[in-house]
Order: sequence, then C-alpha cells, then structure tokens
Amino acid sequence: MERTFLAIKPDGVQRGLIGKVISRLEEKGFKLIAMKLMYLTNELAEKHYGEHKSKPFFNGLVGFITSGPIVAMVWQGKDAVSAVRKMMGKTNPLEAEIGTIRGDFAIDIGRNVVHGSDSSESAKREISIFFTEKEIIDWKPEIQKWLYE
Ligand code: IDP
Ligand code: MG
Repeated sequence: MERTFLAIKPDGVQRGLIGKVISRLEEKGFKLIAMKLMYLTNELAEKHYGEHKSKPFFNGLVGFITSGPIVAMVWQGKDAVSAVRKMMGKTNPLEAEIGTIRGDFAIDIGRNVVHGSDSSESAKREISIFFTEKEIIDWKPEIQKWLYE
C-alpha cells in the first residue's frame, strides 16, 4: 500500500482544524501510521520546500510554515498520494472544489491549511525528512477487510 506525507500547516493548527482534517482521512479509510506536532526549523522548511527556492513566494512560505506548530503525518492506503491530493483540493482554495479540505476551509493560497505529497517520489523524500523508520507504525486495523476486497 502506498504512503503519503500530509502536514497540517500553522494556519490549520491555529484555527483548530487538526481534528477535522484527520477525521476526513480516517473516514475515507486511510490509515494513520505516523504523526507529530512540531515546529519546523528554517533549515527543515527550506529543505522541504526546496523545489520552490527560486519562486517569489519562497521567503513568505518559509516564514509562514515556521511561524507556528504543524502536524506532520504519514498516511497509508491504496493510491494514497493521488487520493489525498484529491481530498486536499487545488493549491488555490478559491479554485478548489467544495468538499475538499482547501475548498471547504480556506480562502488564500498562502493559507491553504494542508500540505500533501504530489508524487510517490516526493512522498518518500518528505517522509524521510520528517520521520525515522522507527516512528512509522504499520499497524493492522481490524476494519481492513471491510475497506478492501
Ligand atoms: P501544493 O501545496 O498544492 O503542492 P505548491 O505549488 O507545491 O502547491 O506550492 C507549495 C505552497 O506554496 C502552496 O501550498 C502555497 O501555500 C504556496 N504557494 C504556491 N503558489 C503560491 C503563490 O503564487 N503565492 C503564494 N503562495 C503560494
Ligand atoms: Mg507541492
């Protein structure tokens, strides 16, 4: 089963949306296999968002993502990377479909509540930035047989 990295950004934490975001993924049937509440250091933030280094919004993005605690998570399930991206909605929340996390909970592109890996390669990279293998718990939910045929 595929793994993806999902983070609730400082805006989501400050606005009390941790539970709602987690509920959506739990209700969908994905399995939470790692989670921590943490501050991102500048160094970690710049590494995580390395692909955007040359973008005009990079400094603002790093400043924002380090401005408060985030919730870093790993979720597992069938096609988890693309399915979670779908549940997050488009980067710009006003373009994101209603029913998605960003579509329902956000307005501004710079305050879009969640980060999620955009490919299985970036998922691997991001998971390894945030978690050690020991922190990932591949437990067996009893409900599994009711989710997958
Ligand atoms: P994603 O989060 O949907 O993968 P990316 O293009 O990877 O979107 O951008 C990373 C983050 O950078 C976005 O979630 C958003 O918060 C911020 N961002 C992207 N484009 C802009 C922009 O044009 N202005 C301000 N912030 C942006
Ligand atoms: Mg991205």
